[in-house]
Amino acid sequence: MDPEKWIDAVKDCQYLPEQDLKLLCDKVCEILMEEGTVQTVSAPVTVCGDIHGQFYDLEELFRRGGQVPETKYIFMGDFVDRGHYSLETFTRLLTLKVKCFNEHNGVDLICRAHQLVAEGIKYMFEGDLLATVWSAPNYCYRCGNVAAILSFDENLNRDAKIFQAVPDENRKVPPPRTTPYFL
Ligand SMILES: [Mn+2]
Repeated sequence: MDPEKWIDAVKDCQYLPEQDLKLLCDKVCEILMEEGTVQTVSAPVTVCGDIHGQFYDLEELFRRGGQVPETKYIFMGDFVDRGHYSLETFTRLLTLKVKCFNEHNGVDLICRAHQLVAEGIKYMFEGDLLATVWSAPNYCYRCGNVAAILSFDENLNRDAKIFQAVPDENRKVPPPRTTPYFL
């Protein structure tokens, strides 16, 4: 097993041979079983919302927020579906998970994903106690929204980084088809 090899293999929107992917999943399962249900994460850290299989925009997110492991991330979920590259996107994140173990966090702010926010990030409640972070720009390649990631420095100062979808000429676009989610 060579996670570095896998990382190189999948960073250009490729997926792994089935046998390697099984090994990778087994390894991630091992890591997840060792981790607590509630993860504690130390700052600096960057919080990310929905990705939804938009592989090329995930790479834009890393360009904007910093590469792993120099930047530590919390991905809150919805890695797959609707975008063109669910498997490639999730495999990319799994390889990074194997490479870098997470650390720690306290609760002054609740961050959530799974709610489209046209401006990428939105605070709610008095004192801005809840932040919704959305990290799939131009969601489903048609919503026209910007995306955001939320970086925390070691003193927990926040910096919301907004980014746009990668232009079509810089991504591979599969032949047109109707996205079932919108039917
Ligand atoms: Mn979602």
